[in-house]
Amino acid sequence: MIYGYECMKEKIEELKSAIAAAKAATIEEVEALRIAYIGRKGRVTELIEQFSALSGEQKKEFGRDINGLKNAAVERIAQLKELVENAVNSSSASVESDIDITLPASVQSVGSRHPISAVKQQILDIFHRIGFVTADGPEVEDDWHVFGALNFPENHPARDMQDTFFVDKDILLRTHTSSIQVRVMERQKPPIRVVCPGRVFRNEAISYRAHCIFHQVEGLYIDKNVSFADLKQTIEYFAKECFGEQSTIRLRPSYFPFTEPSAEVDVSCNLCGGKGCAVCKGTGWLEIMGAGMVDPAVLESCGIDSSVYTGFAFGMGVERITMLKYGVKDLRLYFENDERFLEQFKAVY
Ligand code: 2U9
Repeated sequence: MIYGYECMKEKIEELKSAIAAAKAATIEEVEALRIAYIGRKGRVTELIEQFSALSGEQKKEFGRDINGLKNAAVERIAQLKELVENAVNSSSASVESDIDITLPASVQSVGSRHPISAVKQQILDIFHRIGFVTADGPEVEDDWHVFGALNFPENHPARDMQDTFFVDKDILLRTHTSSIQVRVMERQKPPIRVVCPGRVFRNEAISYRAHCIFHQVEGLYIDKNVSFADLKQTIEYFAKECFGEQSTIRLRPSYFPFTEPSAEVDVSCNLCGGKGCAVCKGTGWLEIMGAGMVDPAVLESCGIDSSVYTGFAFGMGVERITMLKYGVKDLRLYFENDERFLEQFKAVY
């Protein structure tokens, strides 16, 4: 077949692609390819012969392309020969894989810690650094460990079905992790220095600021001569570690059945430096936890002599601390596992 000047270029390109894609599994197939392309009557040879018939001007135009085509064919056939020989030597079944190992690897999406897990760990680490150890306990508890030992009166609203999930008359889902500390006190003599993380359950309507499941970290320190000053120092240390060196705290009187005296703890607002802004509602302060000196009646209930020992305790919600640290506005986001929310915490751990 004689190729016209017009389709010479097209033919060169077509042959180039065919040669680049040529495959062979045996040495016979390589030889067949060699004959088909660069043998005496091969397609490339045929094209070269057509080229010799072109005028001087046309030769100038196609010379380099035809040469390139010939070289590509010779190289590809030599390459296939080598591949087949190597495969035979290493008795590999596959001569040339369809997998292009030179392509960049596809990126594996790596998960990250949930912000609640990350912040819970940050809180625990802060207390570990000053000698507290972590203690754990059951989520399904009895009335004694959640209410009785902690000085809750019989008619306290928390003991009502409306506020607490009951499994049975005496068995319930813990409403705070204080039940862990009660168990520690029952089995261990002071000094006690524990931090107790865990899920707690309250019969609450779900909204942007309340959920029926949330996470707490509570702490307990019992020894001889533990004072309110120790409590204040410990919480101030925590606030500076958690929210930054510039943070200060203030304590407001409060009431809990298990501590006396009791206090709500505020940290200075980081956003406005205490001047007052929308986040701190103009007050310059943000509530972070509750705390107090362990009521002597609680010590006695747990088998600790209140004439010898004193202690302080504190409790905080991990969701709230995470909200304040990272500006999370809606508590429900923690429970939805929407990746658009979670991936913003990739750098937090
Ligand atoms: C024992 C004795 C005392 C733990 C304490 C608080 C104050 C407190 C709340 C903060 C926000 C719970 O998550 S929250 O709703 N906690 O205000 N908790 S003192 O006191 C204890 C614990 C155990 C044996």
